[in-house]
Amino acid sequence: ANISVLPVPFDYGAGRGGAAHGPAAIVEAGLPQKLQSLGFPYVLHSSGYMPDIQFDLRTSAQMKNWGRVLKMSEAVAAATAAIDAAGDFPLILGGDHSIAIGTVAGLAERRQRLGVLWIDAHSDLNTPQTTPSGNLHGMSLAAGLGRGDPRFVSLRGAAPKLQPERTVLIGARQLDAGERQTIASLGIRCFTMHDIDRRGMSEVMEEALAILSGAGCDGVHLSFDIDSVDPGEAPGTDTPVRGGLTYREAHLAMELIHDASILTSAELVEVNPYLERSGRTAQLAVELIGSMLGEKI
Ligand code: DIR
Ligand code: MN
Ligand code: MN
Ligand code: MN
Repeated sequence: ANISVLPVPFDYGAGRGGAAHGPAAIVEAGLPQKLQSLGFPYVLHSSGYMPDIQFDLRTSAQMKNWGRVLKMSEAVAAATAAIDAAGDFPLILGGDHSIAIGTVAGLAERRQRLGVLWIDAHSDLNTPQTTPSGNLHGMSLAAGLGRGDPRFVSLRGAAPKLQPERTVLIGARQLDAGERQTIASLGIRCFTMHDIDRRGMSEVMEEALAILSGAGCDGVHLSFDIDSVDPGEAPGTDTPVRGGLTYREAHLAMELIHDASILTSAELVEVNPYLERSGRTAQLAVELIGSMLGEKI
């Protein structure tokens, strides 16, 4: 089985441009060399979406650029489903976090009991009714759970793609009122920064991975938003929030995910190289992917 790297240069789901250049920045920061040095056979796809996305201008205040996001999601879902069906490991590079609408829909095609580990400063559980911004990158996990516009919720057929008991959040520290309500009413396990401060990343990850291991998953997808990491380490992202994961906490999470051997796909999103000169955020992304794949020293 190969690692199948799918770049999704897309940022119409975010409040500003730049994350579309994340995949190129991550590749340029050395992802191919990293995969090679770890001994993984890989393929690098050309692009995860179609050029006609540019021409679907449908939009609304509660779902900005929804026409483009929908076109992207359909293409990404098809590409992700094909990689998964071929028995390869999908490694998707964002792009803003709205791309997860497509990746989750694509994976759920073969995996009706897909688990998801959502590492993010946010929970991305808004709907068109609760969104404070209208940005679809804040609604992607909700769509996977069957909440929001039916066109996104039912992408490629059956909904919901995910179940609350197989959904675990890590690193949350900026939740909107509607999102808190959804977490409470669905009973989603959410390990906040407070939990990580008090209990340590090691214990939190142990519990998070145990939840997914015991939930009868037929696959586990990691959705890693780089804004989970503290802005001091990851400044190149659209919505930085102070008080995030340290460099070592982020790596430890990835190392423990690797050791649990439950991952069947992953995506790394929200790297925006326009917001920094140093390139350190893309570099961090490459290093974290290394840890996720077993690199420790
Ligand atoms: C906010 C920000 N909750 C929103 N969300 C972000 O616009 O819905 N998610 N940045 O990653
Ligand atoms: Mn651009
Ligand atoms: Mn996110
Ligand atoms: Mn986020």
